Amino acid sequence: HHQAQQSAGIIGAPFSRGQPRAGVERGPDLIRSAGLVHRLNQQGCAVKDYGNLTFEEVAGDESLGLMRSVRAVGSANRRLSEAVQKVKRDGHTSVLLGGDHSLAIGSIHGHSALVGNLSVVWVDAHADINTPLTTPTGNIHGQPMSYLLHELQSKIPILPNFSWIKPCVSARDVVYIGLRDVDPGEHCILKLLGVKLFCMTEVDRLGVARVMEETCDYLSAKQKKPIHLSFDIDAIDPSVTPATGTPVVGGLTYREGVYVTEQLCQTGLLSAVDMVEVNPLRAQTERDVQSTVGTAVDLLLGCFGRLREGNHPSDYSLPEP
Ligand code: Z70
Ligand code: MN
Ligand code: MN
Ligand code: MN
Repeated sequence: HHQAQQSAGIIGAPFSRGQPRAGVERGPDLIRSAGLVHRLNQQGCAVKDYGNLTFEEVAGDESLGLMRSVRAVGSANRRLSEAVQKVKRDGHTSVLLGGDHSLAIGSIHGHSALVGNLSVVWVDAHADINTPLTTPTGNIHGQPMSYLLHELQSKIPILPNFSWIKPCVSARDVVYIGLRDVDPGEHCILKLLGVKLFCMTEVDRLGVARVMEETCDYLSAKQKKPIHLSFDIDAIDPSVTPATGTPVVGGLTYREGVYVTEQLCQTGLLSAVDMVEVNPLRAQTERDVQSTVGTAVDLLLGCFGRLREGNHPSDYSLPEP
C-alpha cells in the first residue's frame, strides 16, 4: 500500500479578485511560513518552489452586470495555466497555493493541457458551478467549474480575457465532497448533469471511509485518469479553519479532511492539488489563523504520503548496538 514518492512543484498565486474580501492573497506566503517545504522534505518529498506569480493591474476592468473583475480573473488564470503546464512538464505534482477559488480555472486548464483527460475531486462547502447567468453574487470564485465543464459550454456567454479557456473536464469525471451551501441554479446544474457528489448528508450517512471508497471506485471504474484535487479550506468546519471568506457551519472534521487526502494519495493518481481560500484577515485571533494554516499544511502533507501511523524512508536501517 506504499505509494512511490512524488515531487511537489509549488506555485503561489496571491490573487483575490474572484471574490470581494481582502486578505486571501496572503495565503501562499502564510502557508509557506508554516513550514510546508521543510515538512514535505522531512517526509522524503522533493520540492521545487516556483515562487509567487505576479499579476499586473488590469485597466478598465468595469463590472459586466453583476460580474466583477472579469478581465483580471481571466488574465490571472491564463498566467496560472501556463505556470501549471511548466510544473507538469518538469515532472512534478503541481501544488497551487491560493488565493481564491477562481484560480481553479487556470490550475485545472493548465493541468489538463499537459496530461489530457483528468478526474477532478472538488472538496468544498460550495459547488462553485454557477454560470455568469446563474450567479447570485457576481463573484467568479463561485463559478470556476462552469467554465471547465464540456457540458455547460452552451450556457457560458463570451467574456473579456476568457476566450483562451477551453472546456477540458467531463461532468462524469467530477466528484464533489463536503457540499452544504449550494445555490438553486447550481443544484439544478448538478442534477441535470448527474454529477457524483457526497454532500455533508452523505458524509453523515456513509462515513468518510465509505465516501472515499466510493469516490476512488467511481473514478477508477473506466480508466485511471490523473486526479486533480481542488481543496477549498472552507470544506473543513469553521471551528477548525475559521480564517476563510465564507465559513459555513457543519463541515468536515480535521480528521475527515486528512483522511480524504490520505486516500487520494494512496490511489497513486494524484497529479495536481489546489489549496485555496485561506484568508487571515477573516480570523478573530492569531490562533484562528494558525489553526487554519496548520490544517492547510497537514492536508497538503497528506497529499504527499504522510500517514498518521507514521512513516520511514525505504532505506532506513535500524542502528545496531
Ligand atoms: C456562492 C456564489 C463561494 C467560496 C463562497 C458562494 C460561492 N455560491 N465560494 N465562498 N469559497 O457566490 O456563487
Ligand atoms: Mn467554498
Ligand atoms: Mn470554493
Ligand atoms: Mn497509538
